[in-house]
Amino acid sequence: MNGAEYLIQAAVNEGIDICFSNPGTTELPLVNALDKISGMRSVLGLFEGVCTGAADGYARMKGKPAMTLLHLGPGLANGIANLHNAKRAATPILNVIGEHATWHRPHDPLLAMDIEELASTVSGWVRTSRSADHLAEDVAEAIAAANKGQIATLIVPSDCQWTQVTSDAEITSQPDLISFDESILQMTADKLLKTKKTALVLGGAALSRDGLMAAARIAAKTGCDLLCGTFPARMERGAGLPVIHKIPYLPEMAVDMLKVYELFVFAGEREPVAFFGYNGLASRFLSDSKKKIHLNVSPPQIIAALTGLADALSAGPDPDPSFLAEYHRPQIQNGVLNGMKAGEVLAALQPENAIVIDEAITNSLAYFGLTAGCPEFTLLSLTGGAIGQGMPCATGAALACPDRPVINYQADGSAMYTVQSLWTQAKENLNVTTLICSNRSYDILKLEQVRAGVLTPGPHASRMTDLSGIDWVKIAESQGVPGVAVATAEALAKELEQALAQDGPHLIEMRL
Ligand SMILES: Cc1ncc(C[n+]2csc(CCOP(=O)(O)OP(=O)(O)O)c2C)c(N)n1
Ligand SMILES: [Mg+2]
Repeated sequence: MNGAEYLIQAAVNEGIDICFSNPGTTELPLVNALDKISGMRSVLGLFEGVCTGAADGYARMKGKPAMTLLHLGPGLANGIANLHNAKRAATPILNVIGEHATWHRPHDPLLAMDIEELASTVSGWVRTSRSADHLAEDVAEAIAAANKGQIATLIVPSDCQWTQVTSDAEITSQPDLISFDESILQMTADKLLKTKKTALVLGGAALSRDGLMAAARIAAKTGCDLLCGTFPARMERGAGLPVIHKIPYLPEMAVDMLKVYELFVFAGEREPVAFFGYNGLASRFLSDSKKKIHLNVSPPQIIAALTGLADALSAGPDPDPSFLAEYHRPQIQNGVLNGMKAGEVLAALQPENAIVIDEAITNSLAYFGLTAGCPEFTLLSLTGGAIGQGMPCATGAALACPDRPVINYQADGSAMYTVQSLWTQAKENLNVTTLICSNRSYDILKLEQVRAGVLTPGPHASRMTDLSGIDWVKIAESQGVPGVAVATAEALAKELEQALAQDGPHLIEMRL
């Protein structure tokens, strides 16, 4: 078996079953190995940001690593924004990058770059294989590192890929469990009971069904409010689950929301800070005078910590139903479409068990609040703020869960970064319905200009936020995805119902 075949076989043995790839000459042995070794689905992305964003979406839904295969430093560079989002989401990815043959690299060929340096900004683990003799060990360590919930970047020179591998190495994947002092649970329980206004801030696995139900037991016993960060990687939401309030994006709104609490308990989430520094506004939303307790555990321990806290409170085994959201859907309004009505139509029609990817930017705000009573669904959001994540993330989620409807609620400017995702959706016949919030503008930047006191931007600045001239229906159809444009709420409702009833990808341009 050559090095490339060894790598693919080792990944398959560990349950890694998909490779999002945009290869070049230095990766061809790995490409050919995908035919020699069975069990790895290969998916082509026409830009590396598609591959990395799709790997993120896949792994968020499956809870296990996906593999990427990228071409040298420039390929990694193209994929790095979505690796950044994946890092912020604590997504496990086996990120494989080809490199020039070991004996060719010293001659500084044109495509050569410092790949390790670039990869280190997003990776929890990075290594370049030195020779085929070391490859088995490198592959084992890379997979073990990815299994810990991080990006593991393995850079493989092409001669290591094509040379026969004679050694083998065992993969020992053990999560980094933090030794957890259980007495903190009783102390937290006592403080929650004694303090008047308290908040439990949830992230990571705390937003899974089990995590949320444990949190609801705590809320029912103590009266604490349940909050989550502005951009949760993945959360279960809807009727029958506890109502969660999102910490708002805008610092003024966040500070206003959080000022009423005396005590914050963090589970799987860190203390919130403002997205940007604004003149005259603090970076941190919570002053030093606020009491804070961090349940300092590793991701696999979060649910156990919450359950332990509920038990320390002697909370009942099932939360009081009054702490769970009741079924409720918004009414569909007729007439000219706007962001609010678009969110209402989506919340009114999204099917039970849907996966919704939210990269609607300015139109996200209204939508989230409308969905607390929807039939249970999974929400994935833009964790790292690097836009261009929604389209590929939806692609990966649909590959992970072919039986679930995937809806990508997507802002137009952000969609254009990784618009080639539509081609992969068509090629793989994925059940993704893309709803484009077509305001033909970088609206959020206009909002930020107003906040900075620039009420009437000049002509040059205005050109930096104007996106007019994009024909979304043609963009979709040219890549094999049926597309339609709508301008009223009733037309959106009709098209959305139709798209969801049919297999394969669809795109609806919502002209706002
Ligand atoms: C990779 C990256 N590039 C640029 C930005 C800056 N940025 C943030 S939002 C935005 C525009 C968003 O416009 P759109 O997606 O149309 O959403 P809208 O504001 O119109 O709702 C830009 C350019 C970013 N966050 N990430
Ligand atoms: Mg826009």
